[in-house]
Amino acid sequence: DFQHVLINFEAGVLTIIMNRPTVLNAFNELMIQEMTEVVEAAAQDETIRCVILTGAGRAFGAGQDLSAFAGEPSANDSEAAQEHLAAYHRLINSILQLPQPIIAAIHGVATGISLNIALACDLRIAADNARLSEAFARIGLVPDGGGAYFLTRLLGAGKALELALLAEEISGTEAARIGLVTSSVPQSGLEETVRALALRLAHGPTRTYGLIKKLFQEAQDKDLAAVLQLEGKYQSMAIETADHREGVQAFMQKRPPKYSGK
Ligand code: T3D
Repeated sequence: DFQHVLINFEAGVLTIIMNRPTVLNAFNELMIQEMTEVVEAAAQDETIRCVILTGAGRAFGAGQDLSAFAGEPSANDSEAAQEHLAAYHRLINSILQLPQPIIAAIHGVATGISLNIALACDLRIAADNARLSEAFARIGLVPDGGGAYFLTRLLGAGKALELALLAEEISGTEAARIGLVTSSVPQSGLEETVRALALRLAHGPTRTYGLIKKLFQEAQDKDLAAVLQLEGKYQSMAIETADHREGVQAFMQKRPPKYSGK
């Protein structure tokens, strides 16, 4: 049982709900820890074929809980800050290493570290009226939680720096236009859209999805020769999957494939 995270498992889809709605799901240490625990456990559970990350109440998340930052700096702060950041890093890494696809469903505010955690997910669907911002500079901080990494890769260096320096809110519609999120939909249709996408992925070749994720992550900093080698490695693993055999058989038999995720 968790204090700040709700989970729901249905039809192969695990929904993780950040649950501190009175502070718009701002992160405290316990919520970081509980989310990491849930994501790390999901990675080991083959019955989970897709994960959704969302927020309770009227927001996805308002970033770090700033009440923890309100005191005067003290001699211990630097060490405490490093530990605190390490907890975020573990969460980000657990999301990146999750073998199953993970979708962030973004409504209301998604700011600071909450937005960057959404950027670590594989797909992001936003309500068209969502309010996304790299708010860090507004409180004199640099983007952390992998912001510089994710933003530059998704948007290119120029747009990424613009969002980080100006720290302004953009709508879900604008976020979809610039490629910060996969797509935007009216808020009333967000839940249904994300559920349909999650179910589609949950019926897909889960092991292959995991291999695709690894291949694309590892390809980020490689040249073509190295990527060609990497894809050979992952393709030979994909060829071994039951779902690859099923996909080919289904094609030959002119029927829809029935993937087991194995
Ligand atoms: O190293 C690390 O720790 C990682 C670093 C991370 C840094 C960041 O994440 S930078 C971003 C930090 N977040 C912010 O700067 C956002 C602060 N919040 C706001 O600016 C506004 O709340 C919003 C623009 C997000 C939403 O405005 P609005 O008017 O819709 O709602 P509100 O009334 O301001 O907020 C509702 C309640 O949530 C309110 O509490 P109250 O007055 O009802 O008791 C508000 O104080 C609380 N809340 C919102 N955000 C936070 C928060 N409480 C603590 N920390 C928050 N981040």
